Amino acid sequence: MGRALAVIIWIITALSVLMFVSKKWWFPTAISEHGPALDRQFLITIIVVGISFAAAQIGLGWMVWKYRDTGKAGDRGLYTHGSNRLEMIWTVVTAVVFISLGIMGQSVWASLRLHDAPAGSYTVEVVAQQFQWNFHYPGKDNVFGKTDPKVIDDGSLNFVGLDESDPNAKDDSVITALAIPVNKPVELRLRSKDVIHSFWVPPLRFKQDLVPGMEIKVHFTATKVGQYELACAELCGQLHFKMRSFMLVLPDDEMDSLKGLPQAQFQARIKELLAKYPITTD
Ligand SMILES: [Cu+2]
Repeated sequence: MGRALAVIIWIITALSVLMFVSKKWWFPTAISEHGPALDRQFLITIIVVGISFAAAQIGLGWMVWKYRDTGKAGDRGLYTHGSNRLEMIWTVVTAVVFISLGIMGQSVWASLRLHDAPAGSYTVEVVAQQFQWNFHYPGKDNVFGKTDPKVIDDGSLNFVGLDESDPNAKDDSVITALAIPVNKPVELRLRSKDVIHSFWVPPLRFKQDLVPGMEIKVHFTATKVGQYELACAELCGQLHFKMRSFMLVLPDDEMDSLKGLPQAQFQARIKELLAKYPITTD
């Protein structure tokens, strides 16, 4: 029985490692400037963790095999305090490995979140709510109209509380899909009206929480034209599963064609573009 258990442990270990090595279930291709660096970091982490996992499981199987019940009379278990020295060693080694991985990975993370977006970035305000994404575009003047929580009115479709009396709000558009230019830095200003949501576009390699009461600024550059699924990655309520939208990465001319369109035409044009670009899934 002991031997069978050891073999089962080794088989499960081999299958688990194989699942990653085969790359059958892997990320979709990255479509952002920072994507390759992030993927590289992920690969280093998974290799380090994979080696530790395999070593620990092989060791576990070996222990199960070696110290199995052989049925011999007088074959009794031993009580041991363990080894403080060994415990110290594996704790320190684990700490060093994980802290090093964290330090290696932080530069990409920090460059997108802690540094300001490059000047001239295309800026969109993202306002999440149960269970919908709202994207607020500043229009031709590149200035966001004033928003005020007091005038938020979902009934009249003023989801972000745009103050129509502000002249800067006249050319603004608010829609439920995200359209951004290709190969240009994009800044998102993320806000939430109710609970924590999470902006996630897997091919973009970008995931960021939206927290009520905070405006979180992030930036990235998308490098491939197309349409991509955008999901809420935070369990935000009963209809969380419905909270999906789409991100359009558009060439310059199509991006220009959107500029300065009044809200109704802007929405119609986005609808056309959503129909034009198939959703990229690989
Ligand atoms: Cu959500």
